Amino acid sequence: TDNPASAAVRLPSAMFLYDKLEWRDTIKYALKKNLQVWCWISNARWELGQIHTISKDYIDIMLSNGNVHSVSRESILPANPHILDGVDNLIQLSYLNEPAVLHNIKYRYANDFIYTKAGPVLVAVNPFKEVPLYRRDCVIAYKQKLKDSPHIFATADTAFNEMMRDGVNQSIIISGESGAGKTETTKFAMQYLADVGGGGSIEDEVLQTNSILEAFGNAKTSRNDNSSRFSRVVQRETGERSYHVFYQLCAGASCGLKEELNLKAAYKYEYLKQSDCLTIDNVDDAKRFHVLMEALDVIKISKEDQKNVFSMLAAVLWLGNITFSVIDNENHVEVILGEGVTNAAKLMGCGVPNVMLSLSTRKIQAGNDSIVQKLTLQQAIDTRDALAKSIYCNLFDWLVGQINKSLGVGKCCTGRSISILDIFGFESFNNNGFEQFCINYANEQLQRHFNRHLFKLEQEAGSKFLGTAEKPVTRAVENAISILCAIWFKLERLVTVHEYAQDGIDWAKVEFLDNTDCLNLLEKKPLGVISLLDEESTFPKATDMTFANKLKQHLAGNHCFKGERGGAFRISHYVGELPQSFANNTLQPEKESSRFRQSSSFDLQKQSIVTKFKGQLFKLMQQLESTTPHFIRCIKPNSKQLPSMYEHDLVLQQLRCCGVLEVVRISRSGYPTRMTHQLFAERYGFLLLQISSSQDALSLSVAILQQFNVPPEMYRIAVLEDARNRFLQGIVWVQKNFRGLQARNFYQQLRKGAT
Ligand code: AOV
Ligand code: MG
Repeated sequence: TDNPASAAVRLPSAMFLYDKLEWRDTIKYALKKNLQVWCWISNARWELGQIHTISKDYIDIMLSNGNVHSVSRESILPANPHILDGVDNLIQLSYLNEPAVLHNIKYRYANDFIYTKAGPVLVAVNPFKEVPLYRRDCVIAYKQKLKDSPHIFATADTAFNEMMRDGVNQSIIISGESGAGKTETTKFAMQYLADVGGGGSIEDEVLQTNSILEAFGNAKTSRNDNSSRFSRVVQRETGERSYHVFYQLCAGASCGLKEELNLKAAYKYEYLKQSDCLTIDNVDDAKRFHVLMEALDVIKISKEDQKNVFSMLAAVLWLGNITFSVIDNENHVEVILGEGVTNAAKLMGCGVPNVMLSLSTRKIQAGNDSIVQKLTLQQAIDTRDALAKSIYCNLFDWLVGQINKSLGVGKCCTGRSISILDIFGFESFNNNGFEQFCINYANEQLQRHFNRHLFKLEQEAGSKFLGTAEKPVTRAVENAISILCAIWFKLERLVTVHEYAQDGIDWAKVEFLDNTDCLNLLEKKPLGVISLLDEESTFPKATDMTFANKLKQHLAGNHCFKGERGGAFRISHYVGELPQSFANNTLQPEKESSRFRQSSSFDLQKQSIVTKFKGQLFKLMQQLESTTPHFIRCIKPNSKQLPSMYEHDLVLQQLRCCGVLEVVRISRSGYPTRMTHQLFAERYGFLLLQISSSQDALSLSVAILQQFNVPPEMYRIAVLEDARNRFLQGIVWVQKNFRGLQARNFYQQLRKGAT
């Protein structure tokens, strides 16, 4: 064409020519051909520019405002042609770099396409507003395969079909930071699965459990009005709330119930009023209480049990109102006889004197005798709070048990399942405490799982096809199909570990960030952070400082560990270095529970918190390992919880945290742009200067590549169209008639036949 402007749009091939080593030549070539060459320049944040001229040391870039900047070659990155704006899978991008990915996700988000695929991973950007993506017609469209654009419904559909087809349990693993949309995504997945499951009463019951679990497990935090939380019954930050259910009960209970429980308004309770936040904008707690009661009915919790549940909630609230008076100069206390203790005792079904004694004394075993010791004020407060927490914790566990009983969990006739995991992502604040330590440890484990599946297995699957087709057969066949599909363009490569050629095609191994060292640092026995924490917790005089010193002493040589002053240390996580200052609460839970154990007959956990957490995590990982995983990464576009606002740095940090770029790289490593000869010839054939005598797609493709001087090492042609057709027909025949080993043998024969 003689119009250079339109050439840029129609000619992404100028971009194909980019290669790091031949960067200058590529630009010169494109400029000589009058093609527009776009690039990203790092200017506080990434900005799109057009290459104007190129000299020995500098490149002149014209920005959108018309200004021309002279920059060095290193400060720019290639931009994709506009034709690739908003592609629905990032592997389709010709240039895979951070600004390109950010731009693509932003472009889609601005058009309310909140879902994008990153290879096999689904990226979901929180719209913070209602988007018309979840109506019944949308469910039906995915169910009937009328739609296949990236969507949580598409992911849920894949999981469901794979479960039915392969008889293998599936898991949908949803991660992201607080407020990124994990729980909402979980609910949409459940909505879809309930629908494909038949939409009957059991499906309805499953959906109803959400409102129960949210009432008891979610709370308002500074980053999410409906945050999935744990441990916040007795204290929290200003501006945050305790679990929704407390406020719902106070606002929505009937007069009769209020009287029975001696219930007051929320602001009368110390546990609720201390954080100066009793309501959430646009949320009607009383109305939510009625929804909760209906849901409890649906899952068949009897009216009597419901009343018991509310009594326990009221008991927790009244416990918080119990106060103490100091009775001697050693700061020992007695419980003040007031409405707090009388109401709490009545609701718990205990005598008032017993409760008063339990909260102000502890029994210590000395040989065969037990000695009663009075508690100090701080000890008594801790004991009271620990009791409140343990009641709530047991109540929650009981509820989950009831829900599972009602749904018949474990009694499923086929024994197949889809598990959905809604888990908190990596967290890093100025001060990271014990909670962040646990969260980041869990994420490190999940990252290993993610790496195993998306990097190691993907590479194995690739090399297996080239070697022998092996388990799972379907996966190998799918790989086979995409590998046989024809022309690859080689554009960018992460780190090539080794290559080998077979069937004339290179398969590059891409290195991923292995996080084994970090996990060893945390888990190794006896000299890992967790073991050392356990050991330190058994010393009565242990403090954060003694713990930090112990870590320094034993772990100083480990490259994932950095000691710091003032009882803090730093851990080099998968996502970067995160400081940990356990700020007076690391050892606290241990002390609290052991004190409680001595003090009364209430039985709290016998294990330390961190060991219990490690055990739970281990079980979870085992469970996940036995499933086929589907990964979803939720992204929070801004920290204000507002629609239509995209903060680049925030998004970039999250993309880095969840390894999206690496996944995309491996998914398209080697030759990322794959097109059939047919499509390639149709798309670029008109550019041929000389009409080719041959009309077949392959010859046309080769002629185009030659005309544009695309060096042969930048593309590979699989001369297999014909073989492909025969192969595919063969697959259909085998799938119809055979399974298991027999099918596998056939696939191998087919392959031999094809080559
Ligand atoms: P989280 O589960 O990831 O945070 P949520 O799923 O609770 O985050 O999402 C936070 C809020 O974002 C929701 O209350 C909705 O208002 C909004 N939101 C999220 N996804 C969507 C969507 N697809 N469509 C519309 N609005 C959405 V936490 O549990 O705090 O880690 O701990
Ligand atoms: Mg959540």
